[in-house]
Amino acid sequence: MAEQTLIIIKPDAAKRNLVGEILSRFEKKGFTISKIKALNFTVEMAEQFYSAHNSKPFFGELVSFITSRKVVAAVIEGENVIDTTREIIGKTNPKDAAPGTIRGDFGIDITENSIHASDSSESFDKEVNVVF
Ligand code: 3AN
Repeated sequence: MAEQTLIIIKPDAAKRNLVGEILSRFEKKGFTISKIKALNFTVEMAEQFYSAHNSKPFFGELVSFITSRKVVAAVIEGENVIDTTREIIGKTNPKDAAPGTIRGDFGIDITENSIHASDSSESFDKEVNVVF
């Protein structure tokens, strides 16, 4: 089976109708969208999804932002899709993200940074079970 990753188009980007624009970047790279849905994260889902960050000072902000309105989650597949997706989305802080990356082009700040993507196959396994 092809490698898979999970992306979440976060509230700031979904609100600005950037879903099609963001998804098209993955399709143009030759990746396939194998699952997709719009959903509202519950607080319980968010706490599970971001459990690696639960001792960080920004954890509360992370949970309240991801639960604030509808997001779009997708499973994307293809060769080396985890690492390539991290390149497509850009650095965590949009201020540091290169132009042409999703966060570089659309991110507002380090919380409202438009997109999440799994950083490893272990993260993908955990995240996909929370969302799908
Ligand atoms: P990434 O999303 O690039 O994998 P992580 O895993 O370090 O980054 O952080 C998860 C999320 O937590 C980020 N997408 C960002 O929204 C938020 N975050 C990370 N660092 C900070 C910080 N210093 N202040 C506020 N929010 C942060």
